[in-house]
Amino acid sequence: MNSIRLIWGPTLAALCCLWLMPGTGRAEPAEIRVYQGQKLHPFHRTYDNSIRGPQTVDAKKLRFKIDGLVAKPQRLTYARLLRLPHVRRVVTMPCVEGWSERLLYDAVRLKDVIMLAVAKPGVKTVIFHAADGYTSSLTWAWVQKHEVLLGFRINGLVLDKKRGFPFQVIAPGKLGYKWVKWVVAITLSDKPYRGYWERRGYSNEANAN
Ligand SMILES: Nc1nc2c(c(=O)[nH]1)N[C@H]1C(S)=C(S)[C@@H](COP(=O)(O)O)O[C@H]1N2
Ligand SMILES: [Mo]
Repeated sequence: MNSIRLIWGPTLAALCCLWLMPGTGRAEPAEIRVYQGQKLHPFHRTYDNSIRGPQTVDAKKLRFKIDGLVAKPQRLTYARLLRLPHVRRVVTMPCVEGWSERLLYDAVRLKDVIMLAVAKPGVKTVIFHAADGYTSSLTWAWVQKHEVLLGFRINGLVLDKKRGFPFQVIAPGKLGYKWVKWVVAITLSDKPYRGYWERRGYSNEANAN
């Protein structure tokens, strides 16, 4: 009897210590899987249809560029961009391949980001440049009328090298190939622009239905 007590005491104490120890799974916030009654797709997945696979962007070195038809070209740090007002939205992204994903995004508004650079008159197109060389665009008119976002968290977790860190374009109503991941620069232009998939025959409008 005594020997059982001798083993149980320390074992229980050790288990309690492990549970309370910082860094044993408690540092990472838990992923949000249901939001306001809506079931979300998971953050982590094996599927990847991007042109060059995961990209590693260094947050400390990031200088997010805004150039082209702007009065004040910008080179913004990640911290500066995250100081803009945050919005939280559940959005479904439809890919032309026939699948779609509903996720919870924390984001800044594209309009607020562009405001920092002050768009000049005559802008027709917003071009997004990504770390993998991928590009796409949206018309200025469409961006004015809709809530386009730059997402930095999905389901409560900061984007990673698979999900598009530092930012993914969120363009509700547009097909997935407009939802540029690993965005590191924006150019405002007075000309139309065709991005990676658009040049390969996909619609530049890319309306979801
Ligand atoms: N930088 C970059 N962004 C990209 C792509 C890409 O290859 N590179 N693929 C696009 C396509 S075709 C789709 S369907 C979506 C997929 O986004 P998801 O990984 O968030 O599902 O990313 C879009 N954004
Ligand atoms: Mo896609």
